[in-house]
Amino acid sequence: FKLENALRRALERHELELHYQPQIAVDGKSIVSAEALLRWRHPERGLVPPNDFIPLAEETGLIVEMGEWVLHQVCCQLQAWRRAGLPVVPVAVNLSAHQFDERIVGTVRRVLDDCGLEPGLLELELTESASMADADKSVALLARLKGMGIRLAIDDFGTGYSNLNYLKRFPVDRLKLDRSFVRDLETDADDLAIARAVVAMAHGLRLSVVAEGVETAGQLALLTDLGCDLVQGWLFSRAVPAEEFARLLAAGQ
Ligand code: G
Ligand code: G
Ligand code: MN
Ligand code: NA
Repeated sequence: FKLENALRRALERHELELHYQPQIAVDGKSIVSAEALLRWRHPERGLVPPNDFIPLAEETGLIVEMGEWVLHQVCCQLQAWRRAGLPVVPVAVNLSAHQFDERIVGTVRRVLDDCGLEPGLLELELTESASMADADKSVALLARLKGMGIRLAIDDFGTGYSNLNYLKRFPVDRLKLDRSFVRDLETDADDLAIARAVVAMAHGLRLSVVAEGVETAGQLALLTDLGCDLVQGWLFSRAVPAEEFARLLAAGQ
């Protein structure tokens, strides 16, 4: 209850901020896209990670308002960078399952409009569990979002319960291979087999694959061998504040 008020105040007092983590092509050093990750800059507790406050935001419903702030922030930031002449890349925003209903279509349309951003620069990440929970509904909702021209990704792929009949029908662009399969890639033959199968299946469905949590050159080499498209992880960069990400964009291209 106390934390809930604090969280609401955080939103009002602009204590929330977004950090950006680059997604890199396996065959090059270029930043192809990025993921926006929410942080709470608490006056006493310092930088609070999302796992410490998003569950509460979801329980209280505050996540809807907070998620709308995130979308608005990302789209207007991208537009500001573009106006400043930076070589911008598409940025992915995480959607909570609580945000994934009919309202999201209007929200995204309004935010893109407000910021004057072209839809192709916005990607939405939906977790495997959220997208499969009511898969028929997801097919329809994803189709409406896709029809607006935005990009779609399935997050944490491999950790939920995928119905492959539905995956086939989801108009998504990317699968994000969960980092639990990447962590022990160099020592665990089972993880390697799973990663290989996910890449093969994704490519068969004309989806690209982003490997999450890439921390070592050995993992990168294996993922490159498997034909994985993009990598995201501490080997390249942590999620960094907006100004720092702008410098990476300016330097990289
Ligand atoms: O940045 P970090 O790895 O600590 O993020 C932890 C979790 O918080 C991840 O699962 C990520 O998807 C989630 N997360 C980060 N930012 C957002 C956000 O803006 N909205 C939602 N719903 N989840 C987020
Ligand atoms: O949305 P998702 O759950 O995929 O969020 C990505 C999370 O993974 C964020 O919390 C981010 O800080 C974290 N992360 C990003 N890169 C790495 C990495 O290389 N290693 C580990 N352990 N975590 C990472
Ligand atoms: Mn994510
Ligand atoms: Na993930």
